[in-house]
This record gives sequence, structure tokens and C-alpha cells, in this order.
Amino acid sequence: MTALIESVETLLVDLPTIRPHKLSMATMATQTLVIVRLKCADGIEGIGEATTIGGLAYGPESPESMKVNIDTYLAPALVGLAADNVNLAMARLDKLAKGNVIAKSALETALLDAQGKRLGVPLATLLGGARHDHLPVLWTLASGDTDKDIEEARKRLEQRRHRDFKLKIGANEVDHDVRHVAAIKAALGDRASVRVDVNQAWDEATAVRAIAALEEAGVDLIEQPIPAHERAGLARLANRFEVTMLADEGVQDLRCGLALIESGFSGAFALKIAKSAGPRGALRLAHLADAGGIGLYGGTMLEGSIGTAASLHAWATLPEMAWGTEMFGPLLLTDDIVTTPLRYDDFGVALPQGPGLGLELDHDKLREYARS
Ligand code: MUC
Ligand code: MG
Repeated sequence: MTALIESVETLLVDLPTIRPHKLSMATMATQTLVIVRLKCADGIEGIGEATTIGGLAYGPESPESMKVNIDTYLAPALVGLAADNVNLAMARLDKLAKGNVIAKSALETALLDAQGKRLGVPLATLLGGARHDHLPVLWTLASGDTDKDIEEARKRLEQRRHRDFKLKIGANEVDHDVRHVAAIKAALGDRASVRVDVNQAWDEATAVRAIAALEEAGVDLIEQPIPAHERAGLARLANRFEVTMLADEGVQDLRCGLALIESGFSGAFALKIAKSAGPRGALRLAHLADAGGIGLYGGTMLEGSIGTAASLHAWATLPEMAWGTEMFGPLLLTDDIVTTPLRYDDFGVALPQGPGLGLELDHDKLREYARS
């Protein structure tokens, strides 16, 4: 007999970061996870996570607005629906609410987690089956201090934790940023791949000047150098330089992806379950990218273990991604709210095993960090 969805609970969970994390639009000292607990009539609970970066400085959804929108609009629409039909449940949410993709991603994750638990299979199996059980993971250097970043990178290399590094730039004057990146690349040499994420901070003329210098310095990948809506500009930069351009904020959904491909963009797409309203939407974008000859990258919204595991289950079903993944979110946080944290080793992370996400909530930790 089909189990119905009985209730959906949301919690705001504030976890401190291990150090300030400086992005072009905000500095983060805490990450707020919106945790979703979806309970079904057969006693199964699915969990999901909605997380964004830097409050509203990054995008239109904030943790607080996600909680209100789930509690007020999305959760009541799910209650009473068949818990085992993710297609119908998500179609209902899409009809009811425009956008709200991060909130929808948490709900889709919870539905898939519950169904995996119900059938006794990992989430990746529901998505067609895992091709990998270990995925490469980069680390983001964003302390804001060149020497500290070099020290952090050397430590991660020695620990065999990470060998690809992403530098968050764009908050400072361009020449300062270029010197910062060049110094880090010079210190690490061929032992590491160094990439940058500008988070839309430059205009195209600035980008042309800066990318020429970054290419010269040996940077491998330039992420979202100009504003998200400037698709023709990103295509021009991709064609002008040898170094690969990575579209992140500029490729939110399938329509953006198609528009970028049609505008002549060649490079890579950052997939994020949060941008695509869930793991299934992120995989649809991956398939479009494949058809357009675009490389793939497994992106993060700096999620904790739940959002990170949901992403890993999706990425594990794809062929090897050209640019690996950045699923390091849990390592940026001082604590965890699951009983068995993800296992990071050998420059990557293991896909969690067990039904659904393969994770269990730690109820004591949840109480400790949940906002009252
Ligand atoms: C982004 O824009 O890619 C990923 C790593 C990080 O430090 O920030 C994110 C978001
Ligand atoms: Mg980015």
C-alpha cells in the first residue's frame, strides 16, 4: 500500500565555520543549514538540506525565507501525497511556487532519501546506479590572506586531503587579487591545480585584463568572472582564452544552459543540486551539457553533510567529471549533525553506503545547534 506524506518539519541550524570564509560578496563565519524532516505514514523519515551562501548577497533565497516558504506553502502541498512518487510531488511544488529552487532541492532530497530507505537502496541506485564510490574533492582557499592560504594548501596536500584549490577572488582590487593568486600558484607549482572563482565581480573589460594575467600565472579554471546574465560575454571570454571558463551563477537551469550553448559558450558547467531544485534537475543539466560538448564540475553551496551527500549520490551516477567536485562543505564547519560524518581521504570523499542518503541525524547535535 502506498504510504502518504504525513508532515514536513524545518529547522534552522547554525554551524560555525573553521575560519572566516571570504567570498566576493560576503564573509561567512557561520553557515545556516535549513534541515527538512519529511515523515511518512509507514514510519519512514526522509531528510534534506537547503543551504545558500552569505544570506541574500548571493541570491534571492535566504535560510529564513526558505523556512517560511516551506512551512507556509510547500510543506502543506506535500502532506497527503504519495510519498513514493517523487515526480508527482515535485510537479505539484513546481505548479504551486515559481523559483524557490534551494527549498525545493531540500524537499526533493528528503523524498528521495525516504524512498531509498523504503526500498533499502542508496539514493544513487534510485537515480540509475553509482558508477563511482569515491569522488575527487577540491578545497577552497578563502582566508583573505596569501600566506595563510599557502600554509593551508600545503597542509591539505601533505594530508592527501586535496590537490586542487579554488581561490575566491573579486572582493579586492584586481591587481591585488592577481598577485595573491600568482603567489599561491608559484608556491604550490605543479603539485596542485589552482582555480579561481570571481562570483560575478568583474565587468568584461576587467575580466579580459585579469584573465590574461591569471592564464600567464598558470591558473587552470576561471569561474563566473562576470555577471550571471552576461551570457554572450562569457561565451566571448571562453573563445578568447585558452584557460577554461566555468559557468556557475550563469547556469541555473536548463534554459540558461541551452542559452549558453547556443551563444557559442565552450567550457564547463558547475552543477549544484541547489540551483536545479534537486538532484534530478542537476542530472538533467548534466545531460544537456553532455549534448553541448560542455565539461562538468560538481559544485557546492557549502552544504553540510546532508546536502553534500545528496550531491555525491547524483554525481556518482555520471561519467567521470572533467573538473572533479568541490564537495568539501562539511570540512569547512566545526561540527556535524549526522552520526557518521562523510569520509574524506585520498584527495576525495567516499560515497556514503546504506539506504537513501546513507546518513542518520544526530539528535543531540541537532538540538545543540538548532535556532530556537
Ligand atoms: C560558489 O560560488 O561556487 C563554492 C565553494 C566556495 O567557497 O563557495 C562556493 C560557492
Ligand atoms: Mg562559484
